[in-house]
Amino acid sequence: MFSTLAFVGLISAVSAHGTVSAIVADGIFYEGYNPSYQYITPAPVTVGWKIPTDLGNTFIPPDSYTSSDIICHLAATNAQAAAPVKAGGKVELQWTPWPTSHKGPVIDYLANCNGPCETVDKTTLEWFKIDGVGLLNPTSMTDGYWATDVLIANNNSWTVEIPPSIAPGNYVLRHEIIALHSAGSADGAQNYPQCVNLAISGTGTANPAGVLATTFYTPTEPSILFNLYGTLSNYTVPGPALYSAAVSITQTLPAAPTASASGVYTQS
Ligand SMILES: *[C@@H]1O[C@H](CO)[C@@H](O)[C@H](O)[C@H]1NC(C)=O
Ligand SMILES: *[C@@H]1O[C@H](CO)[C@@H](O)[C@H](O)[C@H]1NC(C)=O
Ligand SMILES: [Cu+2]
Repeated sequence: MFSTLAFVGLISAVSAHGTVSAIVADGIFYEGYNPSYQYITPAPVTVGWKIPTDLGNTFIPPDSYTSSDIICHLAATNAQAAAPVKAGGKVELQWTPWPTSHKGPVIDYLANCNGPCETVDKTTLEWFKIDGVGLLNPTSMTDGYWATDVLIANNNSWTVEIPPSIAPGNYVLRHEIIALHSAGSADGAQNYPQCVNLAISGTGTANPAGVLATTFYTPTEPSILFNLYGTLSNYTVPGPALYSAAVSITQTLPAAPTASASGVYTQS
């Protein structure tokens, strides 16, 4: 155990990026995935998709936008648990402390697994965007006031509302930060996608059309090859159009979770 913890300490010392360490779904706390879990026997079962090869706590660069790594991060494999949440309910994503320099948009997508997300082939998932926030004020703060600044101000967390209209089922939530601090150079943007399994209940009937994650972004589009340090004016959040019934919410400091949960849950 000591050696595992020492190794985790080493990982955080050499990197300044981040992962989703936990989520809170309808008030209940669930642990995210940490690459150190591969050294624990038995490995913890989490709602966060597994990224054991991400020991360097790294990002996905634009030259990997057509690779399966862009779907749920580096060589990600299916989470083996799901967090129940109601359509219309809220999911809070808790990040490890996000570096203030890593400014950029925060984006959320859902994909229906049409069956258990524990075994779905990630390359078949078709995603629709439910949230996307980018540049909020080009002249406030050094290099603008961005979604990531809001995330940091809310204790490194971001809350997303599950659209009330969608049909119940097992979905993967793909939550992503794109850090733009090096994006003025080719292949310099840094994508941090993180996936969690949700078992969504409700009475909605909508099945929004989605697209493959490998078609979301291109390396040279204006919102990816982007100079953060110039005179900022406008920024279009990249990726497909927002789902028409997506619900935009105001980010606030989240309330403490009402309970902690663990274990496998799948919507039948
Ligand atoms: C901030 O988030 C951490 C977990 O990331 C939590 O332990 C802490 O209680 C939170 N603080 C506040 C003020 O909500
Ligand atoms: C800003 O707006 C201009 C003019 O519409 C457009 O050409 C450019 O791509 C936009 N930049 C971003 C990053 O959205
Ligand atoms: Cu970084």
